[in-house]
Amino acid sequence: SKSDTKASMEYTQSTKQDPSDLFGVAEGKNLILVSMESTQNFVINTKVNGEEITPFLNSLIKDSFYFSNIYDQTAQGKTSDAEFMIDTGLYPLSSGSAFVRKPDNTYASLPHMLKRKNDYYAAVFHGNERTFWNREMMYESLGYDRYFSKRDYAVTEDNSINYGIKDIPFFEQTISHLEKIPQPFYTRLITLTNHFPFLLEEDDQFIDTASTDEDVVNRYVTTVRYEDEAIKTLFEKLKANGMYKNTVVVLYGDHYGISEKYEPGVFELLGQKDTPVNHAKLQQVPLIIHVPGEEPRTIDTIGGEIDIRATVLHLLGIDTKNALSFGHSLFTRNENHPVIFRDGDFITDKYIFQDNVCYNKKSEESVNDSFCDPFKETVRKELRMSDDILYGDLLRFLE
Ligand code: GP9
Ligand code: MN
Repeated sequence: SKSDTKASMEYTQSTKQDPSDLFGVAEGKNLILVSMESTQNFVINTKVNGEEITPFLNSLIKDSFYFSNIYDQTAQGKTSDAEFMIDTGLYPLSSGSAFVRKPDNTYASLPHMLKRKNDYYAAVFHGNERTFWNREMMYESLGYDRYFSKRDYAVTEDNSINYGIKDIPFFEQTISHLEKIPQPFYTRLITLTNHFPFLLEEDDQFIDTASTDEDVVNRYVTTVRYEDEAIKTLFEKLKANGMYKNTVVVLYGDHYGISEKYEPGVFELLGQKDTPVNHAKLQQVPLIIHVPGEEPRTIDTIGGEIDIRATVLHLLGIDTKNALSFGHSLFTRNENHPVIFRDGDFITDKYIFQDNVCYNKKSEESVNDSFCDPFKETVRKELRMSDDILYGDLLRFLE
């Protein structure tokens, strides 16, 4: 009801931080989000057979904000859950995808906010069928002006693999669409090639496969390397057409690529032990934000995908105090606030609560529950409020 909406609003307002000196530095600029399929943070600055897995991203980080402690908070809705958190600042559902189950709700989404602030044009670009994850319907509710999907791309057998068009031709064709839409724009470009089971033709392999006991991991490094090359192409084209100087680019890994079953291969690659704490840390995804003209910085604040939206709005100079969302700007996020996972697990600056066990991050030992207990009320409260908003369609009561 209306009073639930008010109570949630009061709660989320109470957790918000004051703005930092970066508030508004990118006001009015174009915004490009790149959803990096199945890209985990461990690939950043890691070498295989002496070669970097992500040479372009590694160099981009030296000229960007790089958030090195961001966790995958998606649930069954995978890519769509990441999109959902970024556009709404709400948690995904515990089963299914909010894109599929709640497309008729009212949302106070990122496109709506940017439209109100600076008349942004909003579009999504992706090489798959428009019905996949119910995107066509959901993007309308979220306020997008246009969804450039498979039918807007020249997709051939030659330029496709696995789920569809390969990332390099995808970005090449996306650039010509981008050049035709009004500015300022808010766009999300969703990559596809680095998707399980990580297939790649030999011509597209820029590095050799790894040689762990898990073939999935061995192939994964090559498809991530291909994706990295594709992103480099995107940046080259943005520089060539002049958009680069006037565009904020946000790159994020959407969720894990290597499921728990194959994780031993990653631990072998990284020379790490297969422990609960290392498993938890493996759930980190990269988050890189390039703002033209800003000094680079690595930010080790803990956070999750739900915080991306508030961080971006902060840079664009849009106040989120009344936005009814659960994210926090990563420039000012309170280290004490837990990063909350859909199953009730959580991570704080010192502790990890996973499968009902409390771990000390540093010692990597399990510790007494009393260390994790103080956070549990916040975790329950946020997940419950977010669910109430979705099931009760409560945002329709927002002014
Ligand atoms: C499909 C792509 C991949 O369009 O977003 O989906 P995923 O399986 O990662 O959710
Ligand atoms: Mn995905």
